[in-house]
Amino acid sequence: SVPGGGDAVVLERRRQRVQPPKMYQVVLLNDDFTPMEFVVRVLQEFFNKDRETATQIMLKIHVHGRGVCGVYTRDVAATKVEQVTQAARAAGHPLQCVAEPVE
Ligand code: TYC
Repeated sequence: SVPGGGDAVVLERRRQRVQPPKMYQVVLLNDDFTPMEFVVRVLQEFFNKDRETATQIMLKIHVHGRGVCGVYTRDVAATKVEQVTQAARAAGHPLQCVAEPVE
């Protein structure tokens, strides 16, 4: 204990140190049926990509089979998967979207 309550300040700082949240990457999978334009629009609307970036990601998925669209906390990632899946089904496309923990 020192004049001025220095010990209390140290204890308070330790208590406030918290763990960073576990992060999840949202991944789109390639298929033979979903139109390229639909995927580009999904990347713009739900993942806030500009059209050029969205096109690059879509083509990467088309060639390599899958691609990361964004990295989010668990609840946000789950919501993205839900929104993309709903939009794809509503449009009659089989597009697959999944969330997986970041290593
Ligand atoms: N392979 C699709 C086509 O040729 C395009 C596509 C890209 C589909 C990315 C899904 O996640 C995907 N129309």
